[in-house]
Amino acid sequence: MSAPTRTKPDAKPDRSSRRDPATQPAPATKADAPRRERVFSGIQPSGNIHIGNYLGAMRHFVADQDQFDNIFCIVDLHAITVPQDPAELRAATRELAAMYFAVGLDPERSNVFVQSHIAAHAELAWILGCITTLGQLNRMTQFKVKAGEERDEASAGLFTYPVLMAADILLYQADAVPVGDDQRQHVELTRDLAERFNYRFGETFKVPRPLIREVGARIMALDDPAKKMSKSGGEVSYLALTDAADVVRKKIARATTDSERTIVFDEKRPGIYNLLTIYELLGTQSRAEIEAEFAGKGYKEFKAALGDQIIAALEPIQRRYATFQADPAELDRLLAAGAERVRPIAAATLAAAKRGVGLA
Ligand code: ATP
Ligand code: LTN
Repeated sequence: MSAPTRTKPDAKPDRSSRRDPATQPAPATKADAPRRERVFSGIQPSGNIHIGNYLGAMRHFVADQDQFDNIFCIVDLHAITVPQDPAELRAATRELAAMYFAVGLDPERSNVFVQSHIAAHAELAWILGCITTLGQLNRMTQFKVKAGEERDEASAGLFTYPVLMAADILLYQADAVPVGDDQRQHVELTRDLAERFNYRFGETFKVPRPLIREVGARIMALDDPAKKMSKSGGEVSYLALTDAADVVRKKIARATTDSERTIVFDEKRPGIYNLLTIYELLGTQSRAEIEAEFAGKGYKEFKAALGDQIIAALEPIQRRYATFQADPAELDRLLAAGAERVRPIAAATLAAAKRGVGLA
């Protein structure tokens, strides 16, 4: 017998017309307010939150806060798919919470919480794992990159990581998932699993769409513009949001460019293109204005200007970050409040999924 393949959205069984509390909108804050679309996204507490995370993801979470019903997760269960020192993981979880708020998420408008505080994530991941095929997981490029040559040494958790991510998203009936380009394939898998589940067991999950911006969705490593900037890259490959001014200047001065001289946006010159993109996204000038500003100037001048701009952008973030970091009790309180607000949504979806499968 062959496994059911991807289903057509219109091919729904009779049971799908059943109305289920989990698919109903969460209570709006104001009684009659129209339902806003819901976004869900997650970041791993694996330290070194970098400017790629900021430009590809976090900055959009903040900018769109008023437009959406917002849920942002610190995905600690994902972090342990690779070895973590327990004390460092605990510290990185608070650091990421502090950074979420420092970049501008307002705890009144955005729910920020820790994944492991809501057990439904792990429980739904198991159920979804049972409708995911090995073939689907074998196609995931992030696993191939992260496992590298030593595939047999990678954890089973790293392999099934995308299933847990699907559970995160589907539990909250999210409409959209703002992420960087590297997560596109995982959101596609999430959509496939939602459609498959709904087809087999009745309408249970909203099928979410990825929200990936064109510019900034893929910031490259400073020392190797062929690779994406990553937390797990070497010290000189990423710019951490907590880097001090002298460190920023040093890393930018060392960043890989090329032997040409012009400072123009040319995707075929990935090193300088990446630096120009960072400059563009942190400033207010258009590409044409930036090219005009640096016409006839050298890399050294451009890099000095870029360093200044990054330092200026990071300064207020670092100030707020220090304030949050100085008050861990307040951070814990905000995280607990975030979890309590979203817990009922997760519980309702999980209950519906279990009923659908025949577990309850
Ligand atoms: P690692 O590469 O070490 O696994 P990471 O830097 O990719 O970690 P994540 O927690 O996996 O960090 O990603 C958080 C968010 O940042 C995701 O939405 C991801 O798509 C985005 N992101 C990560 N790296 C980049 C990048 N280089 N450019 C743009 N967005 C990025
Ligand atoms: N896999 C993502 C982190 C992540 C996530 C999510 C993103 C876990 N769960 C749910 C969006 C929605 C990453 O590695 N960046």
